[in-house]
Amino acid sequence: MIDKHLIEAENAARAKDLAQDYEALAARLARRDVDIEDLTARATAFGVAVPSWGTGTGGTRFARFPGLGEPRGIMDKLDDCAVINRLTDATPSVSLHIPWDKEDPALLLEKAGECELGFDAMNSNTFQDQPDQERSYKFGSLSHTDAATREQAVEHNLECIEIGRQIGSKALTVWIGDGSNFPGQTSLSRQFDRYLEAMKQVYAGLPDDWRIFSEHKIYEPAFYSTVVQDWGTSLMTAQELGPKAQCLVDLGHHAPNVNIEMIVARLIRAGKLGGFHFNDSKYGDDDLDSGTIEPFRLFLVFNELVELENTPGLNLAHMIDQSHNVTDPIESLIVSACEIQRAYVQASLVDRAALDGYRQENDALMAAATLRAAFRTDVEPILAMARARAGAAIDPVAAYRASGYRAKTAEQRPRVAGGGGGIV
Ligand code: LRH
Ligand code: MN
Ligand code: MN
Repeated sequence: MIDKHLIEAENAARAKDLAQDYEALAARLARRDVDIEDLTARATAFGVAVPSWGTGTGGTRFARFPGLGEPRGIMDKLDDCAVINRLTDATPSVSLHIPWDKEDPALLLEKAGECELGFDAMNSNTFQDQPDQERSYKFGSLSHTDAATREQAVEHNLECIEIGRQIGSKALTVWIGDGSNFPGQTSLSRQFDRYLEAMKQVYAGLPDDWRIFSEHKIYEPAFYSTVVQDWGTSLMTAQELGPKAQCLVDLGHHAPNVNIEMIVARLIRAGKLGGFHFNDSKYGDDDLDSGTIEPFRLFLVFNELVELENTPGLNLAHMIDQSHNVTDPIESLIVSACEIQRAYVQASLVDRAALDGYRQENDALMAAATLRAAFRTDVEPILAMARARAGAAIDPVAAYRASGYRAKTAEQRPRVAGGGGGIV
């Protein structure tokens, strides 16, 4: 995998500069009455799950251009996830997608143990037909007009729970592509009724200490209407199902210009925010690397999370959901995890007492300036120090490139041919 000595050697070359940068930042923060060690401890404690499916090169509906050393299956994916965590110390768990990652749970557990990884939420897949599948999801799954198709989709979700139960996962994320492509094609209300009915059956199969996350998305693959199209429908679903049901916010699943941080605040208020799929977006569900397009928006989401972090019962599943078409997926996931952690640390240094005061006085200019002061602070020395102390890399991408890991996997894993339409 990644040799410990290589990380040590890479870090040794950067340790002196980091110590100086850290000290300088500590002094700057001290002038603002902030103890840098508190922030470093928060950075250390922060973790975000890697999506197993993000370790392979993604594609668009036009084409997929695989890279070298593409993972052959879930075992290779877990190896890649271990590399990401070893270098960043920020990604202690993996989110699996079934049936893409279907494997004997005992083997999954054993491999995860070797890789020092845990499992975050399971993801079901009723948006594709599998070769051995009896009924097609072409016209829907959990909301299909045909009862037997709905039952098949329910069974699949129950199977995901069962696999997850055996590997220590505690949640199931349900995203369906169900909807319609033509006005009149479906009854908007009855389709939702069918969906809720099916979800109730899945909910009934949840172990006591599990949660179910409803993930909304405005459109695609359905282009006229989508059953769970926004956070309103997602919230209705979670409320109707019961206390173990919550909403998952994928940052790319909204209409353009939607104020996502407001949705976050509202869902927390309702006790229904369960977790995130982090990514970035310019136009739609682009699944771009976190923090590459709108880092300020990511910061504002974390600003809400930090402001409300002491809300009783708040227990968020932080996960990444990205598709890497033109980069080495490991590098993209490394950078993304660091960017998410950066937004968290920046949000953690917002002067909340000052902000409250400005809000109270309706001093909009200074309130905004207070957020900007935090957002503009370069917290890289904090992130790097947290990594160094944990035995991870001060510069994870440089260490990864120095390791030659991708070239090694290319020797072991056969070349994958490119081709037409990719997946999500
Ligand atoms: C749907 C989605 C959902 C799926 C994943 C592959 O667009 O965001 O989370 O499980 O992509
Ligand atoms: Mn998602
Ligand atoms: Mn998506």
